[in-house]
Amino acid sequence: MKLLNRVSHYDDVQLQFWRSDFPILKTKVHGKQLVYLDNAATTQKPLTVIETEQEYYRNYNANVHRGIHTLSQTATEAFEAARTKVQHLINAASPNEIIFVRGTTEGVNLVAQSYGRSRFQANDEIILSQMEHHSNIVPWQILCQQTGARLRIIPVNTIGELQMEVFESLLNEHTRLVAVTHVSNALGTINPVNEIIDQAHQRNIPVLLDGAQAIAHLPVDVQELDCDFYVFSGHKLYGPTGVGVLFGKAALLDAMPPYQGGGDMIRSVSFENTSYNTLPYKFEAGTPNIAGVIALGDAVDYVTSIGFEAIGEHEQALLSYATQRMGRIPGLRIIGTAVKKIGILSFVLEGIHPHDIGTILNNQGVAIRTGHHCTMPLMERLGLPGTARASFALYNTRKEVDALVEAIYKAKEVFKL
Ligand code: ALA
Repeated sequence: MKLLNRVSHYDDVQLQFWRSDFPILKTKVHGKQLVYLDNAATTQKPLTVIETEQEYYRNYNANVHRGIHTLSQTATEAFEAARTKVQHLINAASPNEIIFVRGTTEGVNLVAQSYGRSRFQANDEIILSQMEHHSNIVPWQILCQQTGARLRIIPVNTIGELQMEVFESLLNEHTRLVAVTHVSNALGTINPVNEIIDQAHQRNIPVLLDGAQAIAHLPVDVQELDCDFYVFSGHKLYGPTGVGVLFGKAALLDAMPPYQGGGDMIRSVSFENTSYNTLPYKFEAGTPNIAGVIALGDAVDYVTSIGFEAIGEHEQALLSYATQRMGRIPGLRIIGTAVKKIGILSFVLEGIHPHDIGTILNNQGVAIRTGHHCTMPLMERLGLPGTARASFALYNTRKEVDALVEAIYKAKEVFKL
């Protein structure tokens, strides 16, 4: 990784250094300076990540684990080095517990189809929460259709927290798995995952955490958490799209059948019998996203060079500033006011549909996401068709929060509110 600016603690000058690592932040939209507040959908990429991906194609493009020639060896070394970087990022016990997948969605599908399909049967139960992203709902519904298992749902209270007393009552002798999000993408709520894991493990029930929204904002230690599976996407961690990670405890992964068949996941193949490769390759069929994996490794270097303490401190300060400023806008209601949150602010504005807010904000150069955020059951629980959502990353500034607030006033003006 080529670090343009090495920083240790956040202040305004250092924030400008961080910003200068991200070329896209200089972009103008409708003649206005881009204010990018859609980081929960995807983060922007630092130059070092962009260049690392290009360097692979320019200098050592070759397939991995297959060639004895120099380029293939260089690519393989860089690919496996990325695995070790991810291992250290989440403190997995071994690189063999790090499976490269396309993203969070594929990670959940892999666990559902490999772990779940081979074990679950009629009347087994899978516990999810009401705030799950569709990618941590639909794979389990498909599994339920295949096996006769059924879903049980932890409800969410009005401020966007899990009703833990109900969770406890859902655990029973039929429960086979708990799959919950570490952090809500729609509300920003940080869930009490330690407590969830403790309670599930008391009954020997494994737990999968969807880490898509946590990974760029919180330090994650899978050994300390003791979760059984943890999934996340590279593109929400300042890395490329099309690459993600499934962490699984080695003993569980070892006992699971392959998810996809193909090259690299086998030890030997004949028409009569095929034997499978060891971990992690058993779950990595076909040529992987080599450039993406290597660039993800660089993104891991990037965030760890800044440190989650500095990132967390900055984003929390921004969240509280934005919460205060937006809370004073007449007619604006913040959706999701959990005690523990990352930098996500979902809101509705009386008299204006979220899509209209998004369009008017875009005209002011402010990029946010609007709609149901792939959490339709949560929106139904909250009685909303959708929200407008601003989500912060390490490079966002108070000035950008001010621009967001001004743009919201502009929207109210347009709608004569
Ligand atoms: N899951 C992403 C989001 O929340 C796409 O926007």
